[in-house]
Amino acid sequence: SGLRSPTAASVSSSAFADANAPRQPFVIGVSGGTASGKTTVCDMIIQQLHDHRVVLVNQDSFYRGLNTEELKRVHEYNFDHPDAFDTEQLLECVEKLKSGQSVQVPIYDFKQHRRSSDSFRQVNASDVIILEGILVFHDQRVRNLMNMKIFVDTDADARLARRIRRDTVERGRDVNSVLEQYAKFVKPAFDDFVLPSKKYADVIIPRGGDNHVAIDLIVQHIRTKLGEHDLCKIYPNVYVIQSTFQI
Ligand code: UZR
Ligand code: MG
Repeated sequence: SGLRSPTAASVSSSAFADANAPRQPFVIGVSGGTASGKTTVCDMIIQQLHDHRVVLVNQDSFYRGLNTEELKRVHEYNFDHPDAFDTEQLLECVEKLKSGQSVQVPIYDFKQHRRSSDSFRQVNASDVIILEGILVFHDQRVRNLMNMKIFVDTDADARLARRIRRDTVERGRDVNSVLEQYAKFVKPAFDDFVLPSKKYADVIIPRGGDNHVAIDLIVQHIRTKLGEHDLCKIYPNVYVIQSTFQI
């Protein structure tokens, strides 16, 4: 029989040599409308994956800082349009993380609409990278880096209610300006850019962070994929050995 044939032995040794090679992180995209519960869903996934190294990268960090002219007319600025983000920089950042390098993520100030000029957040290589934001499925190149795409689907009235609370409490706005901005920019951009990107999702979670069943299922799937990742995707030879031994 071919059980201990030289071929099987050589496949085996090369497979185990590869086992020391760095493993590619599993990249998850989490999208959905503003205040849909994206961050909550991400936090719950991270909590449940406590035995793995997980990093969260927020698309918000890649908002372009506004210049003086734009700041004067901030009420006319569309923060919900894809052009409001530096997508090239986001792409480069996720590519680097995926290849195992650490990166410096900009720090964006929602009150000043500016990036911090001197400080960054250092993000190290990890097992799982979660990329979160309203438009993370918009750019095909960014989408292509994702192993799993999740869309958080929460009713518009629930999102608006949360948005009002969050922007007044955390981002220093008054209710009128939040409502005005919502009608003028947030809602139209949701219809034009965010909702159409839902079709790229692998999983759609209704009710966001309240949906514990969906989060449990997603975490189970990620765990399976992290295991499979080692054996199947990165070290396909491992399966060759198993089938050889089963003869
Ligand atoms: P999430 N946004 C601001 O309100 N101000 C800024 O300086 C930058 C962004 C808002 C943006 C979008 N839009 O709806 C929201 N507006 O942040 C995205 N108007 O953040 O995904 O957490 O809802
Ligand atoms: Mg958020």
